[in-house]
Amino acid sequence: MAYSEYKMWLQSENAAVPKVDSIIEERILNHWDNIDGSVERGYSGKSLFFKDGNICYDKNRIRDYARYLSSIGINRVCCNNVNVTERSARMIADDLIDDVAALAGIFREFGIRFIIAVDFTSPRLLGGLTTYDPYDEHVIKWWKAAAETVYKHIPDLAGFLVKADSEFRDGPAALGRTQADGANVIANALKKHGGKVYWRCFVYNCVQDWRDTKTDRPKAAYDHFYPLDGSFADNVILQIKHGPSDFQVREPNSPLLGAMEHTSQALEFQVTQEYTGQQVDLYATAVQWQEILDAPVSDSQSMRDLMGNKVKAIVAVANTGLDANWTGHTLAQANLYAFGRMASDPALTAREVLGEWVKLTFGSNPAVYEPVLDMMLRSREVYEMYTSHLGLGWMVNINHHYGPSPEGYEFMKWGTYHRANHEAIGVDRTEAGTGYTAQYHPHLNALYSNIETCPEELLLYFHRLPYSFKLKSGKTVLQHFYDSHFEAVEHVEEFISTWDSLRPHLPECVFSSVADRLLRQLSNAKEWRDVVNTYFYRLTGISDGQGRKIYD
Ligand code: GCW
Repeated sequence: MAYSEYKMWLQSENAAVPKVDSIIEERILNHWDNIDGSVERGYSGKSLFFKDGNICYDKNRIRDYARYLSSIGINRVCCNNVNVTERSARMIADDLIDDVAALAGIFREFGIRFIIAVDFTSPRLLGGLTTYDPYDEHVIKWWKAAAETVYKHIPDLAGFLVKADSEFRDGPAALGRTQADGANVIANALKKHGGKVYWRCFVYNCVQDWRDTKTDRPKAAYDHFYPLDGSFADNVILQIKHGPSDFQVREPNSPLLGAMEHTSQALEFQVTQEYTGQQVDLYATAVQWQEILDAPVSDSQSMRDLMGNKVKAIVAVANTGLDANWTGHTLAQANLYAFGRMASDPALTAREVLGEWVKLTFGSNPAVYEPVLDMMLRSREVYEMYTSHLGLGWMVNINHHYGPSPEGYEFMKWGTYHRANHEAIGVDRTEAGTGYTAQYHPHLNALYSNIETCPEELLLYFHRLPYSFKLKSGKTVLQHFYDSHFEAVEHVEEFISTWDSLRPHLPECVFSSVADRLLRQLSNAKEWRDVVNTYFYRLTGISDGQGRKIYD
């Protein structure tokens, strides 16, 4: 729907844009869809929006999608990947802008404003300038002209999303400028149109030498952005991942969240299950989000306390694609639903939102509702038991991030090390080590730094410990690893028998597609069990206290 038509329609009786009364003003879905039709970290088929270098979609399907997103509270959508390619950079240029505007028009009907991911080097890439330096007057003019063009076509565009100085993408730092210099040049161009810049804080050294024990990747976002508080234009929103690493199964909250007094911030989650089972393994993200919201960010505040105060926007990376059931794993639909609901009302619990989804999807027969909800609520813990240990993370196969590889990232350039040897594992991130904990407020720093008070599930995120270290359960770290892996497989087996028992109550296609994924999850959990247990057995030479099978 064209913007002028929309404005008239809004005043008419037919307008049915749901009004969500939320403390979170912007509830944003980011798609990592590429213009060739592939989806970065996508596990649900090809892109809903793009094909072969063009914008290409099924209009009815996009209308269904937009209607659904607005019904769960989403009010902003970005369709193109933050890793902008030469072709997708042209979404703000003359040749693609008409098609982008038509797509934005469909979302507009449902009260959703569009965001476009842009390349920071666009003045050079698209404009033929010799530089993209934010202080160069031609660059400043170029962004202004680009904003004029885009807003002529999409007058209610929410703004531009930018990933710069990150994972081989150029940004202001490459020219000796700050992140604020970079964000502001675009923000100034968008300002008169009412647009914002969503500037991602995923800036870190991705060419680290594993021998370097001083550089510590989790420190990067805070180190880059905190000193710039107060120097961002007021229409810049810093988009900050919930944890300081990268959407791992278990991380503390990012110390950057809430730290800045004069800068707007957005909390970023992942609905797509990159490190959390890739929509093959069952993983209810809502459970993790509830934990994140409950966890502290400062001495006096939890993440939840920041919502609607310092943090007025929530973003998540979408998990949808052209698969008939939208999300690959049918039960992963609940993760998108939960994101919309929790973004609209962060006070909702995982049990509440997942319960809503199960009832809406399968009805309220307790014989179905209760076991399905129970499986979903347990799914995060079970997945963590076989993939991640006491906050370690990263033991995945490189690049695609599925399946176990205990040293996959150990000697890589990405800054992701557990540094296991035959006696100990983990990184000391206290002030005696890398100093990461000093980015937190004093009491939180003390809490994490002290082995006695550090939450056990994060022990190896903050500390380097011998395998013989005794946990509160009385087990050693090593025995905890072994037990978790053996028990996780049993839990997945229980999921399978629970699901099997529901067969009479479910449509056959839903039953069988989930049953098939659960079987794949079981073989994944077994692979993790055997690879990780063998890895630690070989390192330590210590057998399982219960004499279960560990391969040599
Ligand atoms: O976790 C990493 C992913 C990349 C992604 C990047 C980011 C879009 O592996 O695929 O790139 O995060 O958040 O920018």
